Amino acid sequence: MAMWFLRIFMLLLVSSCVSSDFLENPDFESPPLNLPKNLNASSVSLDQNSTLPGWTFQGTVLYVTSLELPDTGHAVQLGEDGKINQTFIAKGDDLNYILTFALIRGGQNCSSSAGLSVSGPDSNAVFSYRDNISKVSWQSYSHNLGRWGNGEPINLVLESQAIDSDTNSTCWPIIDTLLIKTIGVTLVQESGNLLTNGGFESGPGFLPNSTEGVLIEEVPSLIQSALRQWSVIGTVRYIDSEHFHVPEGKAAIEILADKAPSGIQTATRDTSEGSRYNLTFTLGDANDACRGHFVVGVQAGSTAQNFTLESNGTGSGEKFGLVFEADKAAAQISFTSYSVTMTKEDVLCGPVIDEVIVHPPLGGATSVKPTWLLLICVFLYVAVL
Ligand SMILES: *[C@@H]1O[C@H](CO)[C@@H](O)[C@H](O)[C@H]1NC(C)=O
Ligand SMILES: *[C@@H]1O[C@H](CO)[C@@H](O)[C@H](O)[C@H]1NC(C)=O
Ligand SMILES: *[C@@H]1O[C@H](CO)[C@@H](O)[C@H](O)[C@H]1NC(C)=O
Ligand SMILES: *[C@@H]1O[C@H](CO)[C@@H](O)[C@H](O)[C@H]1NC(C)=O
Ligand SMILES: *[C@@H]1O[C@H](CO)[C@@H](O)[C@H](O)[C@H]1NC(C)=O
Ligand SMILES: *[C@@H]1O[C@H](CO)[C@@H](O)[C@H](O)[C@H]1NC(C)=O
Ligand SMILES: *[C@@H]1O[C@H](CO)[C@@H](O)[C@H](O)[C@H]1NC(C)=O
Ligand SMILES: *[C@@H]1O[C@H](CO)[C@@H](O)[C@H](O)[C@H]1NC(C)=O
Ligand SMILES: *[C@@H]1O[C@H](CO)[C@@H](O)[C@H](O)[C@H]1NC(C)=O
Ligand SMILES: *[C@@H]1O[C@H](CO)[C@@H](O)[C@H](O)[C@H]1NC(C)=O
Ligand SMILES: [Ca+2]
Repeated sequence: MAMWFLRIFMLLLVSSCVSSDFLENPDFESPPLNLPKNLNASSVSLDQNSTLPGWTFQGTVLYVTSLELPDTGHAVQLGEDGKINQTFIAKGDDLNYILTFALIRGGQNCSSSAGLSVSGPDSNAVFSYRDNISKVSWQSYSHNLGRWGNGEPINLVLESQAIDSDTNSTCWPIIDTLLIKTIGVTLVQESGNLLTNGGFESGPGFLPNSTEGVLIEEVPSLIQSALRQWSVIGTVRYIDSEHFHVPEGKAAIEILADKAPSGIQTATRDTSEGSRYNLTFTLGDANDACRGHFVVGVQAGSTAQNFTLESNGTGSGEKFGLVFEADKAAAQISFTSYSVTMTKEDVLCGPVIDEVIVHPPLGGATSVKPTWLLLICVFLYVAVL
């Protein structure tokens, strides 16, 4: 009975994280009004007389029609000094607003790719289309717009950033299908795991038609990361169980190491200095035809060890463990991939990490403290009775 209640309560907490519609015309399927008469072209430059429903624009902004898009075929290209923005209102207290969007290659014969700057009121990140990272000609990226209180306006700004003076041979970014997901600032803390989000269930939303996961780029801070409670070095792919082999739950991380190692890092809560802990995790492959010899370096406190897996690329997973002594109350835990692996189709891929658990101290000297959630549940359970 108590377990049943706990489950329902957790479900309620988790379901409060489901995405809802915040943006108007997030997929640009509502066409601009007063378009210049040039309907034949696959892209039309918006002028002062045009309006794009839901959005304000400045600079060179084109309305693009193409078959190689994630939805029914309309998107926006930000040309020279091109900028679009939309303000939405935060709903609910203490939520993180996490954006996922599709970035599409802006042309074929360009010598340089312009960046796409994505900003919230106090956050900013620059993205650029990268080759060999997806099987299709678009990629999903994510950005954490931060934590906002009920009713606060959040102005989302997307802007092109040229890196080259020869703007004629620049590929300008095309964007489509924006999705905002909210995640409670206070995450469910499982008793029996001294890590938060060790199963990677709290992360960016997946675009409806995407089969390629969501890319999370370098973010040094746990708080600013779209992958809650984990910082990212290099690039990782957030993968969903509908399209990939995920060892546990609905999501996991695939580490994509390019030239330099990539990885993820977090910190434990409530470890005591000098106590020994057992860290366990699952290392596997995403069933994305990623064959190779995976080498993953695991660092826990001051203990470091490399783990290897021969991958067939057919969705394997193996549990590993590492015993470490905590060097402080918040011991650092990191996973770094040293393998540069590509599929036969030249798409970057790598090892999958999931089910990261730091178990209560070995020897059992200190008993596990019940988490606040358990306390609330017990309280509510008693109240219901
Ligand atoms: C419009 O498209 C048709 C068929 O693709 C083509 O024959 C015609 O020349 C185009 N007109 C202009 C103005 O581009
Ligand atoms: C905008 O509309 C006005 C009035 O119809 C017209 O005179 C003007 O040339 C238009 N501007 C552009 C850039 O098309
Ligand atoms: C998914 O793609 C199909 C065809 O490309 C399109 O008809 C559909 O509207 C898309 N769904 C969403 C939610 O964008
Ligand atoms: C875009 O930003 C400007 C301020 O920079 C603001 O006045 C305008 O309302 C914003 N547009 C939308 C659609 O929110
Ligand atoms: C790109 O370059 C190739 C070969 O140089 C050429 O055949 C093709 O027409 C070009 N495409 C565009 C869109 O300019
Ligand atoms: C990227 O993919 C293309 C073809 O898809 C291939 O020609 C190229 O060598 C790949 N680049 C790298 C760095 O592997
Ligand atoms: C860029 O293209 C425009 C028109 O296509 C042309 O007039 C201009 O000279 C070009 N600029 C450069 C630097 O090539
Ligand atoms: C750590 O946990 C794993 C998996 O539960 C177990 O196989 C291993 O024996 C544990 N190590 C220690 C030292 O308890
Ligand atoms: C793990 O492997 C990497 C790459 O081969 C190496 O640089 C690193 O020193 C190794 N770490 C340990 C703890 O053996
Ligand atoms: C790899 O594939 C072969 C043949 O498809 C299979 O026999 C073998 O068990 C696989 N190994 C792993 C680790 O999945
Ligand atoms: Ca998981």
